[in-house]
Amino acid sequence: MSFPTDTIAALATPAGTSAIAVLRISGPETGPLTEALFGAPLAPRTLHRRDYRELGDTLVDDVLAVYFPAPKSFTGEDILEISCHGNPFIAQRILADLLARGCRQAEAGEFTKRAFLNGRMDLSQAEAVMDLIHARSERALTAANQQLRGALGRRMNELIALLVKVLAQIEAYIDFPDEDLPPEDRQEVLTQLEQLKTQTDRLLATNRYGNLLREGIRTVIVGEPNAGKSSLLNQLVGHERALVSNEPGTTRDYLEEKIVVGPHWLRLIDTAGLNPAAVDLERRGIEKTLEVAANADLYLWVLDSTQPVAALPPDLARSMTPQNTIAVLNKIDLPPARGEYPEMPFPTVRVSALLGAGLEALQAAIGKLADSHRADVGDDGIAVNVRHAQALREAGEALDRARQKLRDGVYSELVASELRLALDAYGRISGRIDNERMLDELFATFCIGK
Ligand SMILES: Nc1nc2c(ncn2[C@@H]2O[C@H](COP(=O)(O)OP(=O)(O)O)[C@@H](O)[C@H]2O)c(=O)[nH]1
Ligand SMILES: [Mg+2]
Repeated sequence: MSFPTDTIAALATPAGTSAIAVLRISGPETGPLTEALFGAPLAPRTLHRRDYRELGDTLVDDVLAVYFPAPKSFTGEDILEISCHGNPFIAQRILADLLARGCRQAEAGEFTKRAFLNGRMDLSQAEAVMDLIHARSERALTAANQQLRGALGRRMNELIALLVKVLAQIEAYIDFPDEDLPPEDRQEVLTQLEQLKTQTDRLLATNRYGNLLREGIRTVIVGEPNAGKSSLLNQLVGHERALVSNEPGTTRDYLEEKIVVGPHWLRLIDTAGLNPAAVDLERRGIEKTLEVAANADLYLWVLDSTQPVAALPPDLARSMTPQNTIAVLNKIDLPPARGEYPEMPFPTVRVSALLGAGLEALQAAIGKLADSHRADVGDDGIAVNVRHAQALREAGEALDRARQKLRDGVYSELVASELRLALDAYGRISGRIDNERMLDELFATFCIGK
């Protein structure tokens, strides 16, 4: 792994007008650069008010500057942070001046990458920095904070330590072909591998919830034309986002809005009504609806309570369960069809999307279903991401093969080689295994200045 040696600079806040903008500099030249800029070194970790003069001595702005010497800084290198007035013109001028003074424009994620390479955090913590920046809900924030504090890294270290112990036990016999692992040791190893597998599966099971936190809960509103789907979306979003019309088949494309419901966030998707008699454009809208609905996390099935219960397309009906579906009985401000509306096989709430009645009950029902996925998550709040899940799956498969080989009485070397694969996969989660390409890909998804 190549260690960075140049000094990088970037704007750490979004481009645009704001109260302040922050620039960040990291690398070995930061100390001399600070002196050159301000005429003297800055006392560490203290806020200083200074004039920023660019090369040639033109005054650019009145700034606040903090110097963080290595190694106790975010990147583990010398860092200078400059807060200037939040005018993009000023910030760009300072950045251009820093580049003119020999800094290199940082790449996306490069500050966090340096923090990882300098051992300030493990890979799962570096990912948590991203999760924290992008967290859109209370639950997502909690999980990101846990991971940033190293909860996943610690758990992986425990698994790695246990696996290394088992591996050492097996490898002790490999050099002596005549004395392969005795049966009682095999049994003990088998038990330990079972424990590892159980813990690996448990972590893997948190991926579903982890995805809901990071990607939002994909919530699809389905139902017949005119049931009030678009009206419901508008109520939940809080403004008129979708066209509402008493003419059936108004919504032909689907549209998506991100909303926060209690501690959760949802990608709320309005779709074309499921009209069996539709033709042409409306028909295409319905096909799209079924496509979008195929991989939803949550269904809001809107029913018009003044009409008889609608039938669902069979494929859709098969995907809908009491765990992922809420029946939303709409138009309760109007007289019901006739008699009692039949009992639904799903949690049911009664609303008027026209008047906004019953919305709180609906939000509570959504929150309850969303939280049911948390059952997989332990007290430490770990909820793994897609990359972790892939590594855990590989580790689990290698553990299974190792256990099978042990039971078959295969020579220990072959068992050990499976366990080394499992160890590799575990190691990728916290980044204990070198893999430059993987690191480049991962950090490239970060933003500049992070
Ligand atoms: N009385 C009443 N009318 C509603 C309610 N919800 C929707 N509507 C009306 O039903 C019609 C269809 O609504 P819309 O949201 O476009 O339904 P969609 O086709 O399912 O998207 C419009 O005229 C709405 O004003 C409701 O709760 N009560
Ligand atoms: Mg509509």
